[in-house]
Amino acid sequence: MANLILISNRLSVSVEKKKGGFEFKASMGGLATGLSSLEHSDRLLWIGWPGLPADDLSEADSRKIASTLKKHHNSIPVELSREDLRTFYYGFCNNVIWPLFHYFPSYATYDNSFWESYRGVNSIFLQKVLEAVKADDTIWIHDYQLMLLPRLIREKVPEARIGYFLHIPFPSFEIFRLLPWRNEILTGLLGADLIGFHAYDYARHFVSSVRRLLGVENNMGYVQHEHRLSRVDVFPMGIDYQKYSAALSKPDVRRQMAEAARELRGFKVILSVDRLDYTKGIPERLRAFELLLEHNPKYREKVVLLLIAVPSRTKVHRYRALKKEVDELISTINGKYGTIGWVPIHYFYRGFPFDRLSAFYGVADVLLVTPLRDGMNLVAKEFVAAKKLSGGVLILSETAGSAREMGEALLINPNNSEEIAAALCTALEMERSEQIERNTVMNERLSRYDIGTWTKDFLNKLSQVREVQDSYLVKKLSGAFKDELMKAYRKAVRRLIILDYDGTLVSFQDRPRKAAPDEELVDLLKALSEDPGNDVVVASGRMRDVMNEWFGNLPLSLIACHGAWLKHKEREWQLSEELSNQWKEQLRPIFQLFKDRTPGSTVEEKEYALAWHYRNAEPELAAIRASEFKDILFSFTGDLNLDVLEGKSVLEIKPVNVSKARAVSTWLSRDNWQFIMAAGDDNNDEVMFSQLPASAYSIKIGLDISEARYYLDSPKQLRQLLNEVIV
Ligand code: GDG
Repeated sequence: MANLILISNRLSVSVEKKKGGFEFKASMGGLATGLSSLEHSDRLLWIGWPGLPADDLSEADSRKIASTLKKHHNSIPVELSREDLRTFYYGFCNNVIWPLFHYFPSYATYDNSFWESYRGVNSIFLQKVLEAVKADDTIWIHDYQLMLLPRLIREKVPEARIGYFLHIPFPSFEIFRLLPWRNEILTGLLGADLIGFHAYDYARHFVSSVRRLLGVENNMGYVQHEHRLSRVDVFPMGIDYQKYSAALSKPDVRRQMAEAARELRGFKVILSVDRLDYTKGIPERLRAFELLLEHNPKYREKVVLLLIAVPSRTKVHRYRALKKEVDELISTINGKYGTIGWVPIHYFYRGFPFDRLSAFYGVADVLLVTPLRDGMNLVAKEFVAAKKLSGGVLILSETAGSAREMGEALLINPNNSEEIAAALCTALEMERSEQIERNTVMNERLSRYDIGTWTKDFLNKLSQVREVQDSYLVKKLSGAFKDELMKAYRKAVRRLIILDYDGTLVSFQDRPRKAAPDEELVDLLKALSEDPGNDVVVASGRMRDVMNEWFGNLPLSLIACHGAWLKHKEREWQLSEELSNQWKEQLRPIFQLFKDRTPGSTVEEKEYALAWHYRNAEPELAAIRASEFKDILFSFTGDLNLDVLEGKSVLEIKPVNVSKARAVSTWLSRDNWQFIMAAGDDNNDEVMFSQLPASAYSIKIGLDISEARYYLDSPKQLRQLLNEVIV
């Protein structure tokens, strides 16, 4: 049976040393619960660190732990040393990625030894995966500790089905670009078939970084990198809705609620629950509570703030400093406003069991969630589910991922203490009916897209991506397809070979002139065209003089200016038909204007065309300008009998009767060809492909949706093929 292999830094079960042995505690986190609810025929296998440094364990202990984990928890432990934890976990994960991805760039320490350790630990995970994975398994990698793993697995098991989910925000390009190892992280992630994020903004930031740093465009969420397609999509993680919505009916929870209510003696309760982390905005929250008391004396001795801060990363200086700051703020506020019968802030620096936490949700009138940044924030969802229809107001930071789905909460800017204080007033005064109304809408959403649905949604999308990739794979010109082409070539007496130039025979360059043919290509075209059975046509958008300079000495046929000019072997150039250039006067100023408004872009004037190239412009600005420009150009095309061509990073306008497809058609009827092959890489070549006879070998260069029958990855592969046919 196939496995669903789940890989995360920590296993879903923690191992602790106890007198005389080890204790295995299953941490039934959201993910573990969600996966257990899967109607999945596959078996679940977890790979992760079990929570004890390998140095603390004898070999016999390690074996014993591995065997118990395998037998009772379907888990495979990854062994990490204390040094790994220092440099990989505390170093790279928590001192570089965590602050940077949460928009605290000044907290990040770019230490090369941390990076080396991150690479090393990702490779340790790889070894464990390789030991466990079978051909039809599905691999699902979680979170920021393992961003290199998708690619590492892909390199070793090219056919693996790999999903990746990031639980924290993916920051905007301006932040992400600061990372010295940014390209490695992106290519690491792109090893996955599906890359999931909590929120649309994170996915947007990711594809924008991919575009700017790797120069790879995204097409409807598909990114093509190194000849593979990866899908980027949004899956806002849900909670175990059943569990939380039923929590307040549990007898044990009701008992603890009654106890807590007795202690709180009718005070209005504002609750706050998070790990003590600088991303959570705890000091800002405390200042807002202080403002509430300062400006609204009526709430004094009427409200309490229950602040639960779960200890986290306590060995790290920054976290200890935060604790000190929080401790001091609390004692200042309690000292300033507290009275004999009233302590404004009840502070718990600890975690609680589920029932007790639920009891806190039960007695709270307001949940105050004000992270400065948070990937999702499940506490907000859990509170709303637990309160269900019994009222309770959620105040939620607009910079938490969950804010996108919880628009009925009171959304605040976490840096604006005045705004938070005002939201607290609104929440404390809100009519019960309004509270219920808001919570009802949110509950409907939470119950629909719960953790089970989230998991299924992700895994279904992962299968779909594979189907899309497979539909491309059929066309790859290799193996039997290639053998067939070779046979047909050999058998034929008259052959027509039509080759586009830029992007097909040579790769794109930052300056068009740099893409001149190299010696190897000239030799190849010479050999190909000197075969008396071959008619080789190089069909390009380039101008006649450039084509002459590059290919004038070869026995080739040429198509220049997208079909305006034709040259049959040794004969002279011929204009395809009478063409007018009057339209240029009208359009040239617009081309100039777009050039000036888009730094890095250039205008090329051809005999019968105008082209605006934006390959070297800032990609996002260029994308906006290109769509504006297209709109304007389309408004001229009808009246002036012009056509807009969209190439790769170029917009071109030319008379409608100039076309590569038309030009090619004149060659098609010239002879009784027994073998036709045509290769091209962009939109202009698609029309040409579509008019070829069904038996022709049409080849798209680069993986893309196409009219062609086959594709090859790159100009290099096409050249290899041509070299093989002339042998
Ligand atoms: C990442 C992202 C994203 C908290 N205190 C207690 C307790 N908890 C439970 C909550 C909740 C979980 O811990 C915390 O979930 P968050 O979503 O707030 O954050 P993390 O899991 O730390 O971190 C985050 C998440 O991944 C999921 O993708 O939302 O943005 O940073 O379930 O209930 N549970 C118990 N006692 C406590 O005192 N029992």
